[in-house]
Amino acid sequence: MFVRLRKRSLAVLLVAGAVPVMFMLYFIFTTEDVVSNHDRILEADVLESKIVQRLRDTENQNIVLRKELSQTQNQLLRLQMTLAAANESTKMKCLNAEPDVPKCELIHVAIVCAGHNATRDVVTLIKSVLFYRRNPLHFHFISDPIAQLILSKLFETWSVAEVQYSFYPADSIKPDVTWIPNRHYSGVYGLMKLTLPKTLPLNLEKVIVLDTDVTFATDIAELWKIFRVFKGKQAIGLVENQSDWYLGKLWKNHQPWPALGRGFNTGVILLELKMLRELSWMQMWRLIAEKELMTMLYVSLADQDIFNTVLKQHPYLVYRLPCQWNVQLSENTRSEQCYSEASDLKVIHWNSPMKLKVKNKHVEFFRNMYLTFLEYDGNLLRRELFGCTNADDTAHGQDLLSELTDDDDCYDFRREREMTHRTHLYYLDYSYEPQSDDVTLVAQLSMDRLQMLEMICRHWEGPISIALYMSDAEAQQFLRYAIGSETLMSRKNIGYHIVYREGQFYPVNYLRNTALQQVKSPFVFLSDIDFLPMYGLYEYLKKAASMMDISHEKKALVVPAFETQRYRLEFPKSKAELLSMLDMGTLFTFRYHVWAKGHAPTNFAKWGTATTPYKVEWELDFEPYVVVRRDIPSFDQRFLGFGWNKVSHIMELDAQGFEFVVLPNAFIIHMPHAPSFDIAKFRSSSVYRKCLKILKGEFQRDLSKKYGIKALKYLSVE
Ligand SMILES: *[C@@H]1O[C@H](CO)[C@@H](O)[C@H](O)[C@H]1NC(C)=O
Ligand SMILES: *[C@@H]1O[C@H](CO)[C@@H](O)[C@H](O)[C@H]1NC(C)=O
Ligand SMILES: CC(=O)N[C@H]1CO[C@H](CO)[C@@H](O)[C@@H]1O
Repeated sequence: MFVRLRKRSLAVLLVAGAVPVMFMLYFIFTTEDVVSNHDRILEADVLESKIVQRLRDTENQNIVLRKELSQTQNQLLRLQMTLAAANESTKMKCLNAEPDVPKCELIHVAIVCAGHNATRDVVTLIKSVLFYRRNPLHFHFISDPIAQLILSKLFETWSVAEVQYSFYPADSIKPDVTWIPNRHYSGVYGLMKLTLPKTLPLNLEKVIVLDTDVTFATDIAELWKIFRVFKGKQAIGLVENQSDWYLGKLWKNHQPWPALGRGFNTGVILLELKMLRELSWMQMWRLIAEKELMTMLYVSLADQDIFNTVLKQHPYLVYRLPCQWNVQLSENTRSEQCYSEASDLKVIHWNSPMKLKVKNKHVEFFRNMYLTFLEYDGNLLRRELFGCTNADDTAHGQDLLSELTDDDDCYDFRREREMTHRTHLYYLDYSYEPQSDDVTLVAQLSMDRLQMLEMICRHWEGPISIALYMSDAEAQQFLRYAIGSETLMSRKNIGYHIVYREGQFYPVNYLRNTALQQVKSPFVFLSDIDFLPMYGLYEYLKKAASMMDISHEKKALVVPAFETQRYRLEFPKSKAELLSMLDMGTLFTFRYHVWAKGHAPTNFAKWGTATTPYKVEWELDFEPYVVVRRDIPSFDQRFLGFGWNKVSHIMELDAQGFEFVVLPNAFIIHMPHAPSFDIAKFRSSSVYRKCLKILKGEFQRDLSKKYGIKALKYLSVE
């Protein structure tokens, strides 16, 4: 009851003006931070000037965005707290205005979603729905395999309470609609909405159908309860088309499909599935469409043309929804006549190719609202409480946490290890078929290393699987950055997997595992974002992997690692050039000064003269960059942030009997950067170091349990 009050009032307040206020903050530029950041970059004064400029722009935008976002979220929190403090009398008032939808009634929503780009839109829509909702929800997705992969991982890792989801493969629906000639950009997918009474489970009686380009400004239960006022054979709730399209006067000889008056827009539909099935809906629309197509030849607006023509013949089917439930921002629209106050509107439909640039007297308000959800921290939407949450759902996580005690030095680590990071796979278009000897470069990064991506692309033309650790707002920054980069946009063989930020440590091994799991090629090169591969490394590694037969033999091919302290490095074009730079002191073996142990077993002296691959022995703390087959053990996620995250993995490869073979003509070079936050923490915190020791011990014990006697050596060496 209390929760309801809070959310109800919040929604009202937000719509009534809080959002515009919050978002005025969006464009405030805080010069102080930006200047200090410039200094940091200028000090470096190094990378090619274009990259520096881009990096600087991105970083500046980032700082501003981060600030804005935290201000927004603070403001939201403050609002929520203020409302939570509201007194009894207000509570009573809200009780009286309680909606007709019973507290725990499940609301069903169907969305057609196909391809990489649509999954990004759908997340924004879902965030807006979750923000205002008070009921359990069930999302029904009509999806292609790409969207299903992305959305199932997303929901699984998001774990929002009281949200269920199902998928219906678009491929099996296609035969029902591919016969219709269609000129709409949504392609065959838009038409699939027509098949919902057949596609959705027979026991499902009603559903709200949404396009991916709508944003909610209110509780979806208010829309759901409109089903109750349907009368007679009313089975389809729709808002009128707010443009003049179906009036047929847009241009000379403009001939739209037949429609009732202005026609209806199908961006938001209430479907009474049970009634439609009783009326043999599938046959009904098919016959009408076939007949109409004899003269119209094709549909221009996909499903919408057919819905409209059916309704013209069977007007009793339609229930006219108030226009605020689908405020259409396409050009030529009368949407402004629909509502007098911005606070009246319920759903905004971005059905214009201009999207955020549309002309409308409230466009700023709409834009701010859209941006709010675009950049809203999705993790916050998990914590909504409902009286109807199943006790079992929450118990699990609680148990794990209650076993942890505060006086454990590793409390913070262990707690964060139990965290599931919300993950959006393939954030951008991806399309690549690996070859039989293919090698994928695997790496992970956070926003501060974004500029390395383009550089790596210039050195590695093969496939890349990369995990990006970002906030929701940073992901938007990344998207803009990527779209603006010719180098990145010209590549379709890079899988970008966003892992949303949460907690205080960088979950390095979760990131690595996420990128590793998405690899499609037989082999992987486990690298790091700060390394530039030698030119031609991709081709060389493919050959080496087949020649050394690593798909059958347990071998890890070591790519020797070097480093430079110089930003303006003339990148060596050959091993000979690299060796002379080593002599001259422009290059060093990796971590030569601070942690030589990590790479000493590579035996750089031998490498200098080697012309054939040579085997080396594993030693404690060895952490080479290796090429291995894809199905190696995953990285141990107990190691967060800095320290032992890779050493532990190499140790496990050794325990499994992998041989380490150094490649004589391969190398990578580490480029300089400011120390990461986690390294700084490691250096300054004794608790951190103490805990790392404990975790190492636990890992080694686990290893000897798993691999028996031969793993005892890992115990004794400490
Ligand atoms: C609490 O209720 C009283 C009247 O019942 C009202 O005058 C007062 O403004 C309310 N306070 C808040 C913070 O809403
Ligand atoms: C997806 O979005 C990107 C960036 O806006 C665009 O370049 C690309 O063409 C879109 N892909 C598809 C298949 O629509
Ligand atoms: C907005 C809508 O529901 N449908 C169509 C109405 O007309 C415009 C053209 O003016 C189309 O672009 C819309 O898709």
